[in-house]
Amino acid sequence: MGRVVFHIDFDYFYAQCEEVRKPELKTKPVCVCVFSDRGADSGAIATANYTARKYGVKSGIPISFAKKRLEQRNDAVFLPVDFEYYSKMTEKAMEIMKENADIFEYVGRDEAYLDVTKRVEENYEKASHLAQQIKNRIRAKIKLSCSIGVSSNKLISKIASDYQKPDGLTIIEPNKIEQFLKPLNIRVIPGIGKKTEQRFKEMNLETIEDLKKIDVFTLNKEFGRKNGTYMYNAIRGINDDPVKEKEESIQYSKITTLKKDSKDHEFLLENLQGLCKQVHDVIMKNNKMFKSIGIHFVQSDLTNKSKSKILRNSTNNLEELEKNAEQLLLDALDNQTMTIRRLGVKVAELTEIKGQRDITNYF
Ligand code: DGT
Ligand code: CA
Ligand code: CA
Repeated sequence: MGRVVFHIDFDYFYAQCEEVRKPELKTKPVCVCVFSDRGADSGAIATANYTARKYGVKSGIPISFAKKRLEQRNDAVFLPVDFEYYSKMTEKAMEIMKENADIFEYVGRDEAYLDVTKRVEENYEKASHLAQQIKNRIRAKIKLSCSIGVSSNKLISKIASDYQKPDGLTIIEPNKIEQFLKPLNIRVIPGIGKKTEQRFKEMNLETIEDLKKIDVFTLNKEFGRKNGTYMYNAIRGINDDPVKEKEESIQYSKITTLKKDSKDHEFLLENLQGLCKQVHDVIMKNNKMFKSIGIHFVQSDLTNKSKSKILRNSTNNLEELEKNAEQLLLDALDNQTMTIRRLGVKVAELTEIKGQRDITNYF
């Protein structure tokens, strides 16, 4: 049976989230920065909006480079990352996507796969309509734009969602896959990185069409059987990975900025209890059990520390959460010299409490 799979990826995610809460940023180059603790402009760019990208700013480059590249734009804006806010946007985005899927797979903070085979009855016209509806719903509810790739498998949909960014919708019907892939650079294949690209370049192979000249035996010899076969199939658009619900990648967390920076155990434990209670409320509301518990804190110099543990059995018990979180915090505070500014608790490896499955509840 043919499948219909969407890959949805939000455009310039962190920077777009910033534009949502400050619409006046939209006309300016916006860079979201991870400032390091060495002060001034040390640190890297997490992402930038498309206006800033025109000047060569992209994820991973030093903030100082970005400032240089944007020298002639005195309206350029450099903002610090606000993970808590982006996570909230992620939650909302995932909720909307989940409502529109038969099977939903969370991939990362701004992307997901949706298997919609049943609801569109394997029909690409209906799929196109649904994809447009999802884009409209996301736009209406959270004011974000995303790009969607639609095809019969995860691999092609992933490549397609990146094909016309931002605000793209690229639909590749099964009989168009070959034609679509042919002219693309081999780098579009997930797993083919800089190194592999270089190796093929030395053999004068740059596009997927070029790479098709290599037989599977040669690829296996060069890259090992697993990777060789994957590549051989991928450039032919063959990929059978199912879209899988992945509860374990979802986690519930609460983080708070403390009233004062402190390393006083009593003060910290008191705050921790409050956080445990909040996380536990969400767990109960969503009929979940958890198997992994973690604590996390940000020190006064903005560096992070975290600790987590896996329980023997899944639970939804508040006392067990509190007891373990306390132990983790005390372990982490051993020899603590710096004061703590923000404190967080998370639970992960979630399972549904049996018999009460409610798939519309994401968070
Ligand atoms: P896009 O999808 O090309 O329009 O742009 P983004 O920014 O959404 O890129 P994507 O999907 O690769 O990454 C999603 C978010 O993850 C992005 O908004 C910020 C974060 N991120 C990506 N690359 C980096 C990085 O190199 N460092 C840090 N700190 N964060 C990153
Ligand atoms: Ca993205
Ligand atoms: Ca992404």
